[in-house]
Amino acid sequence: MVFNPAIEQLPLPELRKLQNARLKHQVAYVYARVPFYRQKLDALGIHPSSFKGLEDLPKLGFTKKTDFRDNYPFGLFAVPETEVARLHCSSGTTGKATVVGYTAEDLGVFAEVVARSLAAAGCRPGMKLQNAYGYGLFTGGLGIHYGAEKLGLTVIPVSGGGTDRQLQLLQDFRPEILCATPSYAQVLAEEIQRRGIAHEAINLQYAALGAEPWTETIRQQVESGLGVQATNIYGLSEIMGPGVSQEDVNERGTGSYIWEDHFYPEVVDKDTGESVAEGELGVLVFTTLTKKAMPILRYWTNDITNIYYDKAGSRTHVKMGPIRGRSDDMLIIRGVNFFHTQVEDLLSGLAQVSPYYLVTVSRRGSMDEVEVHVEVSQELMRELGLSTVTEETIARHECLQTLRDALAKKIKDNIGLSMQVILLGFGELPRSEGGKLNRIKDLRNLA
Ligand code: DLL
Repeated sequence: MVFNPAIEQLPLPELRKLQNARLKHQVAYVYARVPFYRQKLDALGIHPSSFKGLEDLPKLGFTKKTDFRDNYPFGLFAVPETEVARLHCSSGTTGKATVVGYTAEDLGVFAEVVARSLAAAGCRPGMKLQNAYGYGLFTGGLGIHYGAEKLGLTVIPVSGGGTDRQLQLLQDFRPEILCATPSYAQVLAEEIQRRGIAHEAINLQYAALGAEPWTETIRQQVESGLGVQATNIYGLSEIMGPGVSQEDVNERGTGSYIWEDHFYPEVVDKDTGESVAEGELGVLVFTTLTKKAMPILRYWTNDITNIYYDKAGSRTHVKMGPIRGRSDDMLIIRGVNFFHTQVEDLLSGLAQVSPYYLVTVSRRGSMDEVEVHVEVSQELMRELGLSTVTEETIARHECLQTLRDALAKKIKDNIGLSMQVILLGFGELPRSEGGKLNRIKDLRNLA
């Protein structure tokens, strides 16, 4: 369902006109209200009166995460604190949190883009949505909540974690929609199978998954485990929260629509900062076009993806491909660039392993060593009569040695790097406890 056809299907020339007008206004607005931006634009010799709109956008430089830290907590706000209706923080794990603020009007836009997103994900007014994103400073819980209400859904605000209760509510309240991180949806799917809960006992039809990178492998697992059609929802606190972009349920696998009447996207080369051609991979950069409390010009998201128009799509807005990783977690190992999601793609469809994995990088002498920890699938463990997998069990079962060697070869052939494959028993790798799950550990700087 298209929630707001007048905007979501606005012909491109008109969309550009709208963006241009909004951008000029936004630049003048921050110049007048945010000292950080006024100084920055002055230093660049740019004045709002001569700023020509989208064509001049690349001249503005970038806003980076460090700019948020340097202006902690409220230095980037464009309105007096009394006009800020809500605060959130981004989920950074290092240093000070990034604080973001919203006026009442911003919260209206937030609800609108999430309503559009949920409609694209398959939701229709009258359905029930179980919201397993964390409520609190994280934008996921409340962001989805108010968008779902705006669309006319019944919200079950369960928040993240508490798997027993999640499963109980899925059976008792029978929601049609689940919102969760993909890694937590995996946990729910796995638990449903482990506890032998019949598909008919739950009523889920759709899942909107996001807040961390995920791949087609996870999609397949969640779709079959929960009996849903799963779509991607993307967003980030600095720009708004969830609902910056969303995949349409009938266009799965072809990218997520960016609501570009509010968030203007660019993709730039991670080294030069120059725009890349349509469809090419690079760093995603966003400019807010309508934000009041905390407008941001050209935010360097660090997320690596591509953007492109899809003429066959149901909406006119630009699409983005899946996030391949963050430029800060792109690993450069012995000169080869790689993202952990590439490992996930290789594990896809292999019946002998579970979809869980963990990549660790460490340094031995001057060499980077990569280990890929992979779980043997439940079925194979059962077949072999195993309760754990150790070096000793591997030595006893030739099929496990073959599996390990085949995986290492597949990785070497496809990624071009030798990695040591460590087989573990099913269930030994960490699962999501309701939030984001880290699938990579870089131990190189800890030594
Ligand atoms: O994660 C907002 C959100 C909540 C999105 C619920 C979707 C659903 P932050 O905590 O600020 O905000 O983290 C933003 O998470 O820059 C990406 O690196 C990553 N991310 C978010 N959505 C996706 C996604 C929320 N669909 C950071 N795929 C972003 C891949 C995602 N990565």
